[in-house]
Amino acid sequence: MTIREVATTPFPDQKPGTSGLRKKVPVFQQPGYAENFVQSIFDSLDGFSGKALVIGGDGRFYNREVIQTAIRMAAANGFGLILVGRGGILSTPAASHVIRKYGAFGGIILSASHNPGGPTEDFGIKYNISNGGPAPEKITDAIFARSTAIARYLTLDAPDVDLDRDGETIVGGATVRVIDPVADYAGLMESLFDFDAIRALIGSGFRIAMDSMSAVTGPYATEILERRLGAPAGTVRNGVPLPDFGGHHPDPNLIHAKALYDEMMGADAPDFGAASDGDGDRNLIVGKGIFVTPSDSLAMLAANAHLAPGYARGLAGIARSMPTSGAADRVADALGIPLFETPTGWKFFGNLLDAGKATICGEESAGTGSDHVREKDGLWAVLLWLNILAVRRQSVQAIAAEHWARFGRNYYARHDYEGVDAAAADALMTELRARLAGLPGTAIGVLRIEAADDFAYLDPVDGSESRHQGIRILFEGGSRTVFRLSGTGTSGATIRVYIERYEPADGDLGRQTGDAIADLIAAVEAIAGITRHTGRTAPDVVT
Ligand code: VG1
Ligand code: CO
Repeated sequence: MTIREVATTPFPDQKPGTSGLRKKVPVFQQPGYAENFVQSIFDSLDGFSGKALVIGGDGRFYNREVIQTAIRMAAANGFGLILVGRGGILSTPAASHVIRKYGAFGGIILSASHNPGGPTEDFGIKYNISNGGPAPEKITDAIFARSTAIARYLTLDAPDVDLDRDGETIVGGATVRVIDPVADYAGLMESLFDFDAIRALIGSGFRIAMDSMSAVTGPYATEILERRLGAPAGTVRNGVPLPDFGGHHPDPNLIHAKALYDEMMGADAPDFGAASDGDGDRNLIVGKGIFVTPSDSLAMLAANAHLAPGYARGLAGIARSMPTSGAADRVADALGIPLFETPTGWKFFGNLLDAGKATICGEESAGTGSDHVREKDGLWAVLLWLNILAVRRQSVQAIAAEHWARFGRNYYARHDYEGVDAAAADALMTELRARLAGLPGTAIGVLRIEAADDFAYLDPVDGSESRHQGIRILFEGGSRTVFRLSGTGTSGATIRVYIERYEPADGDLGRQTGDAIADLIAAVEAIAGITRHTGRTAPDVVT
């Protein structure tokens, strides 16, 4: 088969964000758009000739088309083996595991995660390196630079690979192997957790509700929860991945997983509720009558992880993204292990995990994971919770109450202002940055600002520095607000405001979050002038 060199011209907008390149489907459908980005990835890498590449996605609209394109281009560029999930499916954590297990050079993951899917909705492409994790900024910067100068891409003429049948096909000089997307991942979970104990818990009448949101975790959750752990059929809801996620946002939060939340707050609620996002790396945890914030979930998982066989040896350290609450810090303190505070996005955890400095990582945006892969992992968090519940035999509510009584409680909320005019959002951030130096010492109502800065991160492993990662306003007494712009949206700008108030263990631990942080919410407007800049008087989403 002859390799074809196709002339192309750059697109100016292929800068990867927090987690790869995300655009509307019609943008990706422009001739050469996906090809340019895939070629820019390959052109930014060295030494992959004859090596393996993993390709898979979350099954959203346009997934299969781009997978065929990427297969032809990977073969034309010289990869020797291409591993593809059957049906074009691989959850993000499963792709990370497959890359690691088979010693692949890297992987291409097609997903826009929690963003909606469909002909006019979102699509995305992300490159992961050989440790299974998202490419670090050094590589994403190189990919973007290449995309602005690209003049040709390589492909070859070959029929589409049958993605629905396991087995091998030769494409050019490469072997394409279609693999079971679930088996390797399910095996990994079984190696980490006490499946017998969880099976016994379920056998005792413990009821689980898992909402896969018509996204990628359906087949994984059905295999693990219903087949291997014996939960009754119907435990997994919305378990068939749909190209448009049934018309919903596959975002496991209190807004988009509201049906599950309402059920968990109802009279005959199951004992444990969970949901995951489009590509399976996020998780929502709701106990009977209690929503566990992702920041709290990270802290509670870290405090109890030793109860699962895979973590019985203890944790080397905990890492959290900067906007994530400080709840995990107190656990790290109690365990006598280091706590790392990184910028938003899983790519910053990879070095810490590779170096053995951190075992468990998490983000306030419903992402938790460990050193078993190099991505956050929604079902992993669900299974670790179930393992802990199987050992402790207490309710989620009781576990949370004991946790707060020991460590104190970090009341926490995130306010998102979506689809804001990009220039207005930039102006807000620029103005805030300019005022930082003058803020310490000033009072807003009863609150006094102790410190204010623009978060910068020095990677303790490779020494790289990342600046402008979010503005922090720290108040006396341990409360804080953080401001940053989203790096995953596809239209306009999203302003994220993170609000946190710490209540010591001997304080009032049973308040409504909204009441507990009301004075901070008022301070946000005084500090940042969101209404003045954007005309908005209330956030679109509160999580
Ligand atoms: C958001 C979250 C961040 C997460 C990222 C990717 O980024 O805040 O914590 O790592 O999405 O998650 P941003 O830049 O929009 O705030 V996922 O599940 O999209 O892969
Ligand atoms: Co995701």
